[in-house]
Amino acid sequence: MRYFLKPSIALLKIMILMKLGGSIITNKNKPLTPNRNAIKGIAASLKNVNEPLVIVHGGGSFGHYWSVKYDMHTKPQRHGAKGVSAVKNSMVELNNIVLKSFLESGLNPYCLPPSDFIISNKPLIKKVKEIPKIAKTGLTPISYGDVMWFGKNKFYILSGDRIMGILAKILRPRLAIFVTNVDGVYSDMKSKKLLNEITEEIPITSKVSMDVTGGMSRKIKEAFTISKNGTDVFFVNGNIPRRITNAINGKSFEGTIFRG
Ligand code: IP8
Repeated sequence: MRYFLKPSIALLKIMILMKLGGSIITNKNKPLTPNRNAIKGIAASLKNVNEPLVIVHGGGSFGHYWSVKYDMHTKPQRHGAKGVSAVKNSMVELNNIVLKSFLESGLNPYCLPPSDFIISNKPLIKKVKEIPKIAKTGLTPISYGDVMWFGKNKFYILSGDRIMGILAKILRPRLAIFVTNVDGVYSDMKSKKLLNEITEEIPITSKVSMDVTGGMSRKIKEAFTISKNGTDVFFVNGNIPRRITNAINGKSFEGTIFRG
């Protein structure tokens, strides 16, 4: 499929928002196991992108592993300190692995915990608006799904997909890209027929036992909302990093687009 840049809009909007899903940066079947090769491959391809880039990554077999173990979810609730600490630390660890890999690939990653720009469950608009300015200096801000303090002794799991929705709504990036370990959105898991373009909200039932934030269905929901606000959204397979740069450069690529 070929993707055409809209010239007038492409000139005004200059930022790419990208989610690196837990399915691609970790081995979801093996607790606490990063997929270093995939991270490295993606980082190497992003080195060639000449546009401000803001990254968000998911929890995969790090954050989700502990969230399941301690029964923590997206709904704010009281939780034991042990669970909160385990989830938080695992996400910091995974973020560190991503940061290191980006650094080794010649990028300038900039750690951006969501608590820097979200308080309770509300974005701090002023802080969010500073993020692209940081990205324009040549740094690559990297945020991540996390366990968040909600207030009133409650914590909740904030999905990286939700962070994508929050940032896209305020920043209106040129493109939003969800990188996963599959080719895009499939019509169903049986036929695995790739949907090239999605124009309306579709019900997807994804059953991933080690995922407390909703897996593919949550991603599609956020993607659909982002596209309704005028940003083109791509789903691409991070195992073939060329597809990410092809989507960015408006070249023929394989994946799914939600046209903005
Ligand atoms: O993988 C979840 O982020 P996601 C983060 O983007 C945690 O849903 C802490 C499980």
